[in-house]
Amino acid sequence: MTDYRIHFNDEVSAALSEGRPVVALESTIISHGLPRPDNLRVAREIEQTVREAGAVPATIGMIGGELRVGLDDAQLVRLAGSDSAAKLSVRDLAPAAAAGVDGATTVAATSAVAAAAGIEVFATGGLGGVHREAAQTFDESADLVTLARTPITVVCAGVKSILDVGATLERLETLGVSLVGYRTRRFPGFFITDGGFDLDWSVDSPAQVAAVMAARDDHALHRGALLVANPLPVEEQLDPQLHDRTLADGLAMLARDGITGKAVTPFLLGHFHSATEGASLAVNVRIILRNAGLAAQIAVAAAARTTP
Ligand code: PSU
Ligand code: MN
Repeated sequence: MTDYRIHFNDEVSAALSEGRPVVALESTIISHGLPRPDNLRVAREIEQTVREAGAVPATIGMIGGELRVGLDDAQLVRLAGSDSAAKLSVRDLAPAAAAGVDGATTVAATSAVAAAAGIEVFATGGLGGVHREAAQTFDESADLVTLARTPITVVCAGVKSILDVGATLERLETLGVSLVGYRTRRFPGFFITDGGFDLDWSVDSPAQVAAVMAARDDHALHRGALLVANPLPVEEQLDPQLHDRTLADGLAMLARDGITGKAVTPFLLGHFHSATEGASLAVNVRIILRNAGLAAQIAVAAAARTTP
């Protein structure tokens, strides 16, 4: 009978058993969020950034139906180069495993697998959230409900500005997901530094994030996620006017072409990358690398608290 348990690479399992810092990374940004061939280069750079900050990277994905924590380079190449890799949210994991396919895990699926694997920190670009028109379409990313029940710290640059940011913040509050700004009290808007909303809490250092994680564990009140919102410096953001124009065009194209469901996020990101002639891609990559670096520092600080 097939054994569907999670597969760990040796480096990740050694680090976890020795209490060394590990950072989980998602694969959907590689397969569906970034264009080829940049995506493979970026996937490797993300891992390198985590290593340089003193942690072990664990990119999560599915290869031939096997759920993998810590893809090796050949597996990264395979997912990054594939036209057919499925976009896997939590609910897709079991059917995809049984079908034996290749797939990339979203924030929701990566968080769930990472937490099950004992990884405490996860770096991504931007979370999924409530889509504009959600009042009619009900399109709210499974990222949100999954984070509500998953004990993990996620470093992100807020949610993509393609979403209804205010509604997403309301849902995060309803769902009991903790949210702190990293050196800011404004919620970042992914491509843009300031997403237009205030935050109640802010932290200034990786050690302070580790303290929040420790408090949450000690309280043992709930098992939800902690989001660390890490904005781009203003001088590195996408030009806000270019951003607003591109977004308006993209939303009109969605409506015209009748694009819905899980295709919405990849479509809008692809539109940004082509319509801004690579400007949004460069910004997207900067966001991911900065988040990976901060996540590694947080994992190092958290490990230092538990292994004196
Ligand atoms: N943020 C990015 N690029 C992406 C995504 C987020 O910068 O590709 C992906 C993440 O994997 C996230 C998913 O979990 O989009 C959300 O998709 P949906 O809205 O279909 O839940
Ligand atoms: Mn959706």
